This record gives sequence, C-alpha cells and structure tokens, in this order.
Amino acid sequence: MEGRTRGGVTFAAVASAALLAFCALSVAWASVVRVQNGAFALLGGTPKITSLARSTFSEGNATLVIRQFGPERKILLDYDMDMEKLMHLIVVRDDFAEFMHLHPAFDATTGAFTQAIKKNPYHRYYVYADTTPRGIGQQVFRFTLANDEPLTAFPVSIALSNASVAVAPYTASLGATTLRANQAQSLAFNVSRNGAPASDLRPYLGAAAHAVFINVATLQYVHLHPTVKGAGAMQMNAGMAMAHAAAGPAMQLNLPALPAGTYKLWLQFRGGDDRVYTAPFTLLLR
Ligand SMILES: [Cu+2]
Repeated sequence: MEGRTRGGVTFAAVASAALLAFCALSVAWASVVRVQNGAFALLGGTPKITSLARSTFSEGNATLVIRQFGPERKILLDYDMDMEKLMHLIVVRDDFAEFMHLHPAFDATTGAFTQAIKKNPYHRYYVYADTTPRGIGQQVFRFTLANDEPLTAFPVSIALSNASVAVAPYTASLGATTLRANQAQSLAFNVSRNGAPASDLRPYLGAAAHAVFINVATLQYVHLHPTVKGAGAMQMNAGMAMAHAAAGPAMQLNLPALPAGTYKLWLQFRGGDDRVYTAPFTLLLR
C-alpha cells in the first residue's frame, strides 16, 4: 500500500486534475489516502493561490503533504519567512480541545511541505496552513483530517472561559472574554507568575506572543501578535536597538473587526525555561 500510494507521480497527476477542475476534490484510492483542496480561511483576506493537501493515515498518525499553486497553476517555490518559519501549521481537534502549532519541513525543489501529525482516530482535525508566498501576501487554507474510524460525539463548548487561565507556573489573563463584534479594538493580555507580573518571558518565534482565533461556526482564522506595553519607552531610555521582539508580562492585542460569534483563542508565549505555553480561551463577540 505504501508503494502504491506514495508515488509523487500519482500525487502530481491528481493535483493537476484538481486544478483543472477548479473544484474541491476528495479522492481516496485506499481508505488511508486523501487529497483535498484547501478552503480559504483567512478572515478579511482573499484567496490568490490554490492549496492542495495529500494526507496519509496509519495507526493514529497522519502525514500531510501540502503543495500550493500560483495564479498560472505553477507550483509555488518561493515563500517569505514569516515569524522565522515558511509555514505555520495550526492543527485543532474538532471539539477544539487540542491545539498544535507546527512548522512543516519544506522541500524547495518540489514545493512540498511535509508534516506528521499525531491524531486521535475518532476525531476530525482542522488544519490551517498559514504561509506568505513571495509577492502575494498572507494566505491561509483549511483542510480537514479524518480517517475512517467512527467519529465520537464532539460537543463544542461555547461557554465563555474565565478571563484568567492557569498554565502552570504561569497564569494568562485577558482584559475581557466578551468583546464587541465588527469593530477594531484592543484586548489586554497579561501573564503572571506566583501572583506577580511574570518577569522571565522570552520572545517566541520573533514575537512577544502568538494569538490564534478561530470562529467555531465558520472556522475562519486570524493570527495576531501582541505589542508589549511600555516596551518602546524602555528601549528608548536604554538607547538600544532591538534585535528581537521584546516579551513582557503586560501585552495588548490589537484586534481587527471580527464578525459576531464564539471564538476559540489560543495564546502562546515562551517561558523563562524556554518552554512554549499555550493558554486556551473561549470568547464571545457580540
Ligand atoms: Cu504567530
């Protein structure tokens, strides 16, 4: 089965067919391989490329190979580095209870991004491929990973989370969990440790922190980076050029206008121990 389904020729042929058809394609030769056309998922953006994923399943693991094509159906080989990586792959389980932020390996000669994903076979996973093709700008496409096991019931909790979430030894706190829909606003985000502002945070992938919002109904995606409160003033006082983004206990997310609805938010920051901490929230925009 491996030999029959892993051939690059087969994938290329299917990729061309899908592009010619200009429509969503879901083909399975065997129960374990699927090819799908990504659904554009960047809130506020417009699709300028085509993104195709081939997924292979075995024993609770999926291997995803993503290739993207430009306006003339040419495979894209040139990507701008965004936050130190060519592709950010956000993977969430269908009940939003699991979140992964991965960075697939890129083959610059074939244009293929490859990522192994450990998945629970009884759940679907939504996969967001976030890239910046050179000269095109940010593009985000969503894929669904599902193998043939029966799905478990996956109630999505839309109960608002507390404004403070413990991710030991830190506590991540938002200024609010109910926000205004359809208007830009800023949202305070603070990290504490032992009841005091955390003084040991480090930048993560070139930003003070990373925030991924997903609308649970539309599955639209937004990825933002907070600014650090007071960082500018401190740097000017010190008279230092900034080599890296600062991280700080007091941050602010500048949100674009977001449609009404329930959103899952994951805030990721790096601790003094170099580990990446992920704080999950559920927000309501109304
Ligand atoms: Cu980020």
